[in-house]
Amino acid sequence: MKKHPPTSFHPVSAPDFLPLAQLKSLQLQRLQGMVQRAFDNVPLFQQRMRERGLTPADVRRMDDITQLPFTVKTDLRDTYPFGLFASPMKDIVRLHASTGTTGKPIVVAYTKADIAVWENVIMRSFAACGLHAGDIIQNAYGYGLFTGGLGAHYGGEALGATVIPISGGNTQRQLMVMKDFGSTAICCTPSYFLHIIEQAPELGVNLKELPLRAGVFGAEPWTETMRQRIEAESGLKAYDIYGLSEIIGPGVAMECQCQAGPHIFEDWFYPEIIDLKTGRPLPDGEEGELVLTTLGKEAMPMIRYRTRDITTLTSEPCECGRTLRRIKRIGRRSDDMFIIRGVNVYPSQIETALLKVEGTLPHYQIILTREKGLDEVEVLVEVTREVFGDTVGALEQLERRLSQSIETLTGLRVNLRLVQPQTIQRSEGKAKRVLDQRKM
Ligand code: DLL
Repeated sequence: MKKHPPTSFHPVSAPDFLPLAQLKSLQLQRLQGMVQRAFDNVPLFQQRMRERGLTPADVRRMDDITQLPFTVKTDLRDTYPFGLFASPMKDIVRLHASTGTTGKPIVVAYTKADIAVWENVIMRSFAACGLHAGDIIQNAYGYGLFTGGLGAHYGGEALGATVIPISGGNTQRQLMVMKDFGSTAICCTPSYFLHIIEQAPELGVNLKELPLRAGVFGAEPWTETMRQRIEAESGLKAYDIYGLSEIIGPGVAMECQCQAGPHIFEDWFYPEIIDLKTGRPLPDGEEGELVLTTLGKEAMPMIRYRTRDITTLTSEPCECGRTLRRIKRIGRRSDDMFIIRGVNVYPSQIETALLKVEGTLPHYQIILTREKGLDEVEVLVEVTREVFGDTVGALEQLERRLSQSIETLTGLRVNLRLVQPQTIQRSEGKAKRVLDQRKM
Protein backbone atom coordinates (compact mmCIF):
# COMPACT_ATOMS: atom_id res chain seq x y z
CA MET A 1 0.00 0.00 0.00
CA LYS A 2 1.08 3.56 -0.69
CA LYS A 3 1.94 5.87 2.16
CA HIS A 4 -0.62 8.54 2.94
CA PRO A 5 0.38 11.83 4.56
CA PRO A 6 -0.89 12.43 8.10
CA THR A 7 -3.94 14.64 8.56
CA SER A 8 -2.91 18.08 7.37
CA PHE A 9 -4.36 21.50 8.14
CA HIS A 10 -4.96 24.17 5.54
CA PRO A 11 -5.92 27.73 6.57
CA VAL A 12 -8.90 27.67 4.20
CA SER A 13 -10.40 25.01 6.46
CA ALA A 14 -10.61 27.39 9.46
CA PRO A 15 -14.45 27.66 9.28
CA ASP A 16 -14.64 23.85 9.61
CA PHE A 17 -13.40 24.24 13.17
CA LEU A 18 -15.54 27.19 14.38
CA PRO A 19 -16.65 26.95 18.01
CA LEU A 20 -20.31 25.89 17.96
CA ALA A 21 -21.67 29.09 19.52
CA GLN A 22 -19.97 31.13 16.82
CA LEU A 23 -21.17 28.80 14.08
CA LYS A 24 -24.75 29.03 15.34
CA SER A 25 -24.78 32.81 15.46
CA LEU A 26 -23.31 32.97 11.95
CA GLN A 27 -25.99 30.55 10.72
CA LEU A 28 -28.81 32.60 12.24
CA GLN A 29 -27.50 35.85 10.83
CA ARG A 30 -27.19 34.30 7.37
CA LEU A 31 -30.57 32.56 7.56
CA GLN A 32 -32.32 35.83 8.39
CA GLY A 33 -30.68 37.52 5.40
CA MET A 34 -31.60 34.61 3.16
CA VAL A 35 -35.26 34.52 4.18
CA GLN A 36 -35.55 38.27 3.66
CA ARG A 37 -33.96 37.97 0.23
CA ALA A 38 -36.23 35.14 -0.88
CA PHE A 39 -39.31 36.93 0.53
CA ASP A 40 -38.49 40.14 -1.34
CA ASN A 41 -37.57 38.53 -4.66
CA VAL A 42 -39.23 35.12 -5.10
CA PRO A 43 -43.03 35.38 -5.47
CA LEU A 44 -43.63 31.67 -4.74
CA PHE A 45 -41.77 31.88 -1.44
CA GLN A 46 -43.50 35.11 -0.42
CA GLN A 47 -46.90 33.61 -1.20
CA ARG A 48 -46.16 30.50 0.90
CA MET A 49 -44.93 32.61 3.80
CA ARG A 50 -48.06 34.77 3.67
CA GLU A 51 -50.28 31.68 3.57
CA ARG A 52 -48.69 30.68 6.87
CA GLY A 53 -49.02 34.15 8.29
CA LEU A 54 -45.24 34.51 8.44
CA THR A 55 -42.87 37.35 7.62
CA PRO A 56 -39.06 37.29 7.66
CA ALA A 57 -39.17 38.98 11.08
CA ASP A 58 -40.56 35.72 12.52
CA VAL A 59 -37.17 34.06 12.14
CA ARG A 60 -35.67 34.95 15.51
CA ARG A 61 -33.89 31.75 16.43
CA MET A 62 -32.44 28.91 14.37
CA ASP A 63 -35.28 26.64 15.50
CA ASP A 64 -37.78 28.93 13.79
CA ILE A 65 -36.61 27.41 10.53
CA THR A 66 -39.03 24.54 11.14
CA GLN A 67 -41.96 26.96 10.64
CA LEU A 68 -40.82 27.85 7.11
CA PRO A 69 -42.32 26.18 4.03
CA PHE A 70 -40.44 23.40 2.22
CA THR A 71 -39.22 23.76 -1.34
CA VAL A 72 -39.44 20.66 -3.56
CA LYS A 73 -38.09 19.64 -6.93
CA THR A 74 -41.41 20.22 -8.69
CA ASP A 75 -41.27 23.88 -7.60
CA LEU A 76 -38.21 24.21 -9.81
CA ARG A 77 -39.95 22.46 -12.68
CA ASP A 78 -43.16 24.47 -12.27
CA THR A 79 -41.30 27.77 -12.35
CA TYR A 80 -38.99 26.70 -15.21
CA PRO A 81 -36.67 28.19 -16.23
CA PHE A 82 -35.99 31.24 -14.03
CA GLY A 83 -38.95 31.53 -11.67
CA LEU A 84 -37.05 30.98 -8.42
CA PHE A 85 -34.24 33.42 -9.18
CA ALA A 86 -33.74 36.17 -6.64
CA SER A 87 -31.27 38.19 -8.71
CA PRO A 88 -31.72 40.02 -12.01
CA MET A 89 -30.01 38.34 -14.97
CA LYS A 90 -27.41 41.13 -15.11
CA ASP A 91 -26.04 39.88 -11.76
CA ILE A 92 -26.08 36.20 -12.73
CA VAL A 93 -22.74 35.03 -14.08
CA ARG A 94 -23.42 31.29 -14.53
CA LEU A 95 -26.27 28.90 -15.23
CA HIS A 96 -26.15 25.12 -14.81
CA ALA A 97 -28.91 22.61 -15.41
CA SER A 98 -29.63 19.09 -14.34
CA THR A 99 -31.57 16.97 -16.75
CA GLY A 100 -32.90 14.01 -14.84
CA THR A 101 -34.71 11.27 -16.67
CA THR A 102 -38.12 12.82 -17.18
CA GLY A 103 -39.50 16.23 -18.02
CA LYS A 104 -37.78 19.55 -18.21
CA PRO A 105 -34.39 20.15 -16.70
CA ILE A 106 -34.06 22.24 -13.61
CA VAL A 107 -32.00 25.38 -13.99
CA VAL A 108 -29.75 26.80 -11.29
CA ALA A 109 -28.04 30.19 -11.18
CA TYR A 110 -25.02 31.80 -9.55
CA THR A 111 -23.92 35.38 -8.92
CA LYS A 112 -20.23 36.21 -8.56
CA ALA A 113 -20.62 35.89 -4.79
CA ASP A 114 -22.25 32.45 -5.20
CA ILE A 115 -19.34 31.27 -7.34
CA ALA A 116 -16.99 32.50 -4.60
CA VAL A 117 -18.86 30.44 -1.99
CA TRP A 118 -18.71 27.40 -4.26
CA GLU A 119 -14.99 27.87 -4.79
CA ASN A 120 -14.58 28.15 -1.02
CA VAL A 121 -16.40 24.92 -0.21
CA ILE A 122 -14.56 23.02 -2.92
CA MET A 123 -11.22 24.27 -1.61
CA ARG A 124 -12.28 23.13 1.83
CA SER A 125 -13.38 19.79 0.37
CA PHE A 126 -10.03 19.15 -1.25
CA ALA A 127 -8.16 20.39 1.82
CA ALA A 128 -10.26 18.09 4.02
CA CYS A 129 -8.92 15.03 2.24
CA GLY A 130 -5.35 16.28 2.41
CA LEU A 131 -4.92 17.87 -1.03
CA HIS A 132 -3.04 21.15 -1.41
CA ALA A 133 -0.85 23.21 -3.75
CA GLY A 134 1.44 20.83 -5.59
CA ASP A 135 -1.23 18.20 -6.07
CA ILE A 136 -2.26 17.33 -9.60
CA ILE A 137 -6.01 16.86 -9.74
CA GLN A 138 -7.41 14.97 -12.70
CA ASN A 139 -10.97 16.22 -12.90
CA ALA A 140 -12.98 13.56 -14.71
CA TYR A 141 -16.40 14.90 -13.70
CA GLY A 142 -18.31 16.00 -16.78
CA TYR A 143 -17.80 19.62 -17.84
CA GLY A 144 -20.86 21.41 -19.17
CA LEU A 145 -24.29 21.94 -17.71
CA PHE A 146 -23.58 19.29 -15.05
CA THR A 147 -22.17 20.99 -11.95
CA GLY A 148 -19.47 18.36 -11.31
CA GLY A 149 -16.78 19.49 -13.77
CA LEU A 150 -16.71 23.27 -13.38
CA GLY A 151 -17.64 23.02 -9.71
CA ALA A 152 -14.58 20.99 -8.78
CA HIS A 153 -12.40 22.88 -11.25
CA TYR A 154 -12.28 26.37 -9.76
CA GLY A 155 -11.90 25.23 -6.17
CA GLY A 156 -8.92 23.09 -7.21
CA GLU A 157 -7.24 26.03 -8.92
CA ALA A 158 -8.02 28.38 -6.02
CA LEU A 159 -6.30 25.93 -3.69
CA GLY A 160 -3.21 26.22 -5.84
CA ALA A 161 -3.39 22.66 -7.11
CA THR A 162 -2.87 21.86 -10.78
CA VAL A 163 -6.21 20.93 -12.33
CA ILE A 164 -6.44 18.76 -15.43
CA PRO A 165 -9.88 19.49 -16.95
CA ILE A 166 -10.12 16.15 -18.72
CA SER A 167 -13.89 15.73 -18.17
CA GLY A 168 -15.52 12.29 -18.25
CA GLY A 169 -14.99 9.45 -20.69
CA ASN A 170 -12.23 8.19 -22.97
CA THR A 171 -10.78 5.83 -20.41
CA GLN A 172 -7.67 5.13 -22.43
CA ARG A 173 -6.78 8.82 -22.40
CA GLN A 174 -7.65 9.05 -18.69
CA LEU A 175 -5.09 6.34 -17.96
CA MET A 176 -2.45 7.84 -20.22
CA VAL A 177 -2.81 11.27 -18.59
CA MET A 178 -2.87 9.74 -15.11
CA LYS A 179 0.41 8.04 -15.80
CA ASP A 180 2.24 10.63 -17.90
CA PHE A 181 1.16 13.75 -15.97
CA GLY A 182 1.55 12.07 -12.59
CA SER A 183 -1.96 12.85 -11.28
CA THR A 184 -2.09 12.61 -7.50
CA ALA A 185 -5.89 12.82 -7.25
CA ILE A 186 -8.86 11.90 -9.38
CA CYS A 187 -12.39 13.26 -9.27
CA CYS A 188 -15.19 11.22 -10.86
CA THR A 189 -18.17 9.04 -10.02
CA PRO A 190 -17.22 5.86 -8.12
CA SER A 191 -18.75 3.70 -10.85
CA TYR A 192 -16.60 5.37 -13.49
CA PHE A 193 -13.49 4.86 -11.39
CA LEU A 194 -14.37 1.20 -11.14
CA HIS A 195 -14.36 1.15 -14.91
CA ILE A 196 -10.92 2.82 -14.95
CA ILE A 197 -9.65 0.17 -12.51
CA GLU A 198 -10.90 -2.55 -14.76
CA GLN A 199 -9.36 -1.09 -17.92
CA ALA A 200 -5.97 -0.29 -16.37
CA PRO A 201 -4.36 -3.75 -16.71
CA GLU A 202 -5.55 -4.08 -20.28
CA LEU A 203 -3.75 -0.85 -21.10
CA GLY A 204 -0.64 -1.90 -19.23
CA VAL A 205 -1.12 0.49 -16.29
CA ASN A 206 -0.60 -0.59 -12.69
CA LEU A 207 -2.57 1.95 -10.66
CA LYS A 208 -0.75 0.99 -7.48
CA GLU A 209 2.54 2.14 -8.96
CA LEU A 210 1.24 5.61 -9.88
CA PRO A 211 1.45 8.66 -7.57
CA LEU A 212 -2.37 8.69 -7.39
CA ARG A 213 -3.31 8.86 -3.69
CA ALA A 214 -6.81 10.34 -3.38
CA GLY A 215 -10.11 9.80 -5.13
CA VAL A 216 -12.88 12.37 -4.70
CA PHE A 217 -15.92 10.31 -5.53
CA GLY A 218 -19.57 11.32 -5.53
CA ALA A 219 -22.63 12.31 -7.57
CA GLU A 220 -24.17 8.86 -7.05
CA PRO A 221 -24.74 6.44 -4.18
CA TRP A 222 -21.97 3.97 -3.38
CA THR A 223 -21.38 1.64 -0.49
CA GLU A 224 -18.68 1.17 2.12
CA THR A 225 -17.80 -2.18 0.59
CA MET A 226 -17.37 -0.47 -2.76
CA ARG A 227 -14.91 1.91 -1.08
CA GLN A 228 -12.91 -1.02 0.29
CA ARG A 229 -12.86 -2.69 -3.11
CA ILE A 230 -11.72 0.50 -4.86
CA GLU A 231 -8.99 1.17 -2.30
CA ALA A 232 -7.69 -2.40 -2.37
CA GLU A 233 -7.51 -2.49 -6.14
CA SER A 234 -6.06 0.96 -6.80
CA GLY A 235 -4.04 1.87 -3.70
CA LEU A 236 -5.67 5.29 -3.37
CA LYS A 237 -7.84 6.54 -0.54
CA ALA A 238 -11.44 7.00 -1.63
CA TYR A 239 -13.35 9.99 -0.21
CA ASP A 240 -17.04 10.69 -0.42
CA ILE A 241 -18.12 14.11 -1.72
CA TYR A 242 -21.78 15.05 -1.71
CA GLY A 243 -23.75 17.79 -3.36
CA LEU A 244 -26.67 18.65 -5.57
CA SER A 245 -27.32 21.27 -8.23
CA GLU A 246 -30.25 22.87 -6.44
CA ILE A 247 -28.07 23.77 -3.46
CA ILE A 248 -24.79 24.56 -5.26
CA GLY A 249 -23.35 21.43 -6.90
CA PRO A 250 -20.52 19.30 -5.44
CA GLY A 251 -19.15 20.59 -2.14
CA VAL A 252 -22.21 20.60 0.11
CA ALA A 253 -20.44 17.99 2.24
CA MET A 254 -17.10 16.20 2.12
CA GLU A 255 -15.26 13.55 4.06
CA CYS A 256 -12.11 14.35 5.97
CA GLN A 257 -9.15 11.99 6.23
CA CYS A 258 -10.97 9.99 8.91
CA GLN A 259 -13.35 8.79 6.16
CA ALA A 260 -16.19 8.69 8.64
CA GLY A 261 -18.95 10.28 6.58
CA PRO A 262 -19.12 13.67 4.87
CA HIS A 263 -19.00 16.83 7.02
CA ILE A 264 -21.64 19.34 5.92
CA PHE A 265 -20.28 22.83 5.32
CA GLU A 266 -22.85 24.08 7.76
CA ASP A 267 -21.78 27.69 7.64
CA TRP A 268 -23.25 27.79 4.10
CA PHE A 269 -25.75 24.91 4.03
CA TYR A 270 -28.02 24.28 6.99
CA PRO A 271 -29.08 20.63 7.31
CA GLU A 272 -32.20 19.13 8.87
CA ILE A 273 -33.46 15.57 8.84
CA ILE A 274 -37.19 15.08 8.53
CA ASP A 275 -39.59 12.17 8.73
CA LEU A 276 -40.39 11.15 5.16
CA LYS A 277 -44.11 10.83 5.74
CA THR A 278 -44.95 13.57 8.21
CA GLY A 279 -42.26 16.10 7.29
CA ARG A 280 -41.54 16.55 11.01
CA PRO A 281 -37.92 17.31 12.02
CA LEU A 282 -36.05 14.37 13.56
CA PRO A 283 -33.25 14.60 16.13
CA ASP A 284 -29.62 13.93 15.21
CA GLY A 285 -28.95 10.22 14.95
CA GLU A 286 -32.29 9.33 13.37
CA GLU A 287 -32.63 8.41 9.74
CA GLY A 288 -34.80 10.45 7.41
CA GLU A 289 -34.79 12.79 4.44
CA LEU A 290 -32.09 15.43 4.26
CA VAL A 291 -33.45 18.96 3.96
CA LEU A 292 -31.02 21.75 3.14
CA THR A 293 -31.21 25.52 3.36
CA THR A 294 -28.65 27.68 1.60
CA LEU A 295 -27.31 30.30 3.98
CA GLY A 296 -25.63 32.51 1.42
CA LYS A 297 -27.01 31.88 -2.02
CA GLU A 298 -27.90 35.14 -3.79
CA ALA A 299 -29.12 34.06 -7.22
CA MET A 300 -31.29 31.19 -6.06
CA PRO A 301 -31.87 30.94 -2.33
CA MET A 302 -33.18 27.52 -1.38
CA ILE A 303 -35.17 27.42 1.80
CA ARG A 304 -35.77 23.96 3.32
CA TYR A 305 -35.14 22.09 0.09
CA ARG A 306 -36.26 18.46 0.27
CA THR A 307 -33.36 16.57 -1.30
CA ARG A 308 -35.04 13.11 -1.23
CA ASP A 309 -31.68 11.77 -0.07
CA ILE A 310 -31.99 9.48 2.92
CA THR A 311 -29.38 9.77 5.64
CA THR A 312 -28.65 10.41 9.29
CA LEU A 313 -27.07 13.49 10.76
CA THR A 314 -24.55 13.03 13.53
CA SER A 315 -23.12 15.60 15.91
CA GLU A 316 -20.74 13.09 17.47
CA PRO A 317 -17.22 14.53 17.42
CA CYS A 318 -14.98 13.43 14.58
CA GLU A 319 -11.35 12.65 15.27
CA CYS A 320 -10.30 15.41 12.87
CA GLY A 321 -11.67 18.03 15.27
CA ARG A 322 -14.10 19.63 12.83
CA THR A 323 -17.18 21.03 14.53
CA LEU A 324 -19.26 20.50 11.39
CA ARG A 325 -21.83 17.75 11.70
CA ARG A 326 -21.56 14.72 9.47
CA ILE A 327 -24.04 12.79 7.39
CA LYS A 328 -23.92 9.05 6.93
CA ARG A 329 -23.00 8.17 3.38
CA ILE A 330 -26.09 8.48 1.24
CA GLY A 331 -26.97 5.02 0.05
CA ARG A 332 -30.41 5.73 -1.25
CA ARG A 333 -32.97 8.30 -2.27
CA SER A 334 -36.59 8.26 -1.26
CA ASP A 335 -37.46 7.98 -4.93
CA ASP A 336 -35.12 5.17 -6.02
CA MET A 337 -36.81 2.54 -3.92
CA PHE A 338 -38.71 -0.03 -5.90
CA ILE A 339 -41.39 -2.31 -4.60
CA ILE A 340 -41.43 -5.87 -5.86
CA ARG A 341 -44.18 -8.20 -4.72
CA GLY A 342 -44.62 -5.99 -1.68
CA VAL A 343 -40.95 -5.96 -0.73
CA ASN A 344 -39.27 -2.55 -0.59
CA VAL A 345 -35.81 -2.67 -2.11
CA TYR A 346 -33.10 -0.08 -2.70
CA PRO A 347 -30.37 -0.62 -5.34
CA SER A 348 -27.74 -0.07 -2.64
CA GLN A 349 -28.97 -3.18 -0.80
CA ILE A 350 -28.42 -5.24 -3.93
CA GLU A 351 -24.94 -3.74 -4.28
CA THR A 352 -24.07 -4.63 -0.69
CA ALA A 353 -25.31 -8.18 -1.18
CA LEU A 354 -23.29 -8.64 -4.38
CA LEU A 355 -20.14 -7.25 -2.83
CA LYS A 356 -20.31 -9.77 -0.02
CA VAL A 357 -19.47 -12.44 -2.56
CA GLU A 358 -16.05 -12.54 -4.25
CA GLY A 359 -15.76 -12.84 -8.01
CA THR A 360 -17.94 -9.96 -9.19
CA LEU A 361 -16.63 -6.57 -10.29
CA PRO A 362 -19.33 -5.40 -9.40
CA HIS A 363 -20.99 -3.92 -12.43
CA TYR A 364 -24.63 -4.72 -12.10
CA GLN A 365 -27.99 -3.72 -13.39
CA ILE A 366 -31.46 -4.35 -12.04
CA ILE A 367 -34.21 -4.93 -14.58
CA LEU A 368 -37.83 -4.77 -13.49
CA THR A 369 -40.48 -6.35 -15.68
CA ARG A 370 -44.14 -7.27 -15.36
CA GLU A 371 -45.42 -10.56 -16.76
CA LYS A 372 -49.15 -11.13 -16.56
CA GLY A 373 -49.46 -8.66 -13.72
CA LEU A 374 -46.62 -10.22 -11.75
CA ASP A 375 -43.50 -8.20 -11.07
CA GLU A 376 -40.19 -9.86 -11.81
CA VAL A 377 -36.75 -8.66 -10.99
CA GLU A 378 -33.68 -9.71 -12.86
CA VAL A 379 -30.22 -8.80 -11.68
CA LEU A 380 -27.44 -8.87 -14.24
CA VAL A 381 -24.01 -9.18 -12.70
CA GLU A 382 -20.72 -9.03 -14.50
CA VAL A 383 -18.04 -11.43 -13.40
CA THR A 384 -14.31 -11.06 -13.72
CA ARG A 385 -12.52 -12.55 -16.68
CA GLU A 386 -10.91 -15.24 -14.50
CA VAL A 387 -14.25 -16.32 -13.06
CA PHE A 388 -15.91 -16.32 -16.44
CA GLY A 389 -13.35 -18.87 -17.61
CA ASP A 390 -14.40 -21.24 -14.80
CA THR A 391 -16.42 -24.39 -15.30
CA VAL A 392 -20.18 -24.24 -15.76
CA GLY A 393 -20.55 -25.82 -12.34
CA ALA A 394 -18.50 -23.09 -10.67
CA LEU A 395 -20.50 -20.37 -12.40
CA GLU A 396 -23.78 -21.92 -11.33
CA GLN A 397 -22.50 -22.09 -7.81
CA LEU A 398 -21.56 -18.41 -7.89
CA GLU A 399 -24.99 -17.56 -9.26
CA ARG A 400 -26.60 -19.41 -6.37
CA ARG A 401 -24.41 -17.68 -3.79
CA LEU A 402 -25.19 -14.27 -5.21
CA SER A 403 -28.94 -14.78 -5.31
CA GLN A 404 -28.84 -16.24 -1.81
CA SER A 405 -26.93 -13.21 -0.59
CA ILE A 406 -29.58 -10.91 -2.13
CA GLU A 407 -32.37 -12.96 -0.60
CA THR A 408 -30.79 -12.88 2.84
CA LEU A 409 -30.39 -9.12 2.75
CA THR A 410 -33.64 -8.08 1.07
CA GLY A 411 -35.97 -11.04 1.49
CA LEU A 412 -36.42 -11.01 -2.26
CA ARG A 413 -35.94 -13.88 -4.68
CA VAL A 414 -34.45 -12.56 -7.90
CA ASN A 415 -33.51 -14.05 -11.25
CA LEU A 416 -29.79 -13.67 -11.23
CA ARG A 417 -27.85 -13.79 -14.45
CA LEU A 418 -24.07 -13.73 -14.68
CA VAL A 419 -22.85 -11.96 -17.77
CA GLN A 420 -19.50 -11.63 -19.51
CA PRO A 421 -17.13 -8.81 -18.67
CA GLN A 422 -17.99 -5.59 -20.56
CA THR A 423 -21.63 -6.53 -21.16
CA ILE A 424 -23.26 -3.91 -18.97
CA GLN A 425 -23.14 -0.45 -20.40
CA ARG A 426 -20.61 1.83 -18.68
CA SER A 427 -21.39 5.36 -17.73
CA GLU A 428 -18.85 8.17 -17.70
CA GLY A 429 -20.99 9.85 -15.10
CA LYS A 430 -23.79 8.56 -12.94
CA ALA A 431 -24.43 4.83 -13.32
CA LYS A 432 -27.95 3.78 -14.25
CA ARG A 433 -28.62 0.87 -11.92
CA VAL A 434 -32.33 0.24 -12.38
CA LEU A 435 -34.13 -0.29 -15.67
CA ASP A 436 -37.82 -0.24 -14.88
CA GLN A 437 -39.53 -1.71 -17.89
CA ARG A 438 -42.83 -2.02 -16.06
CA LYS A 439 -43.83 1.54 -16.91
CA MET A 440 -43.14 1.16 -20.59
O1 DLL B 1 -24.35 15.16 -8.64
C1 DLL B 1 -23.34 17.18 -7.82
C2 DLL B 1 -22.07 16.44 -7.57
C3 DLL B 1 -21.10 16.41 -8.53
C4 DLL B 1 -21.83 15.85 -6.34
C5 DLL B 1 -19.90 15.74 -8.30
C6 DLL B 1 -20.64 15.19 -6.08
C7 DLL B 1 -19.69 15.14 -7.06
P1 DLL B 1 -26.93 16.50 -9.26
O2 DLL B 1 -26.65 16.05 -10.63
O3 DLL B 1 -27.92 17.59 -9.06
O4 DLL B 1 -25.61 17.05 -8.60
O5 DLL B 1 -27.35 15.23 -8.42
C8 DLL B 1 -27.57 15.33 -7.04
O6 DLL B 1 -26.89 13.03 -6.69
O7 DLL B 1 -29.34 14.51 -4.57
C9 DLL B 1 -27.85 12.57 -4.59
O8 DLL B 1 -29.01 11.81 -4.81
C10 DLL B 1 -26.77 12.15 -5.58
N1 DLL B 1 -25.44 12.29 -4.96
C11 DLL B 1 -24.57 13.31 -5.09
N2 DLL B 1 -23.43 13.04 -4.37
C12 DLL B 1 -23.64 11.85 -3.76
C13 DLL B 1 -22.87 11.04 -2.88
C14 DLL B 1 -24.46 16.35 -8.39
N3 DLL B 1 -21.64 11.35 -2.48
C15 DLL B 1 -27.93 13.99 -6.46
N4 DLL B 1 -23.43 9.87 -2.44
C16 DLL B 1 -28.10 14.03 -4.97
C17 DLL B 1 -24.67 9.52 -2.82
C18 DLL B 1 -24.93 11.38 -4.13
N5 DLL B 1 -25.42 10.23 -3.66
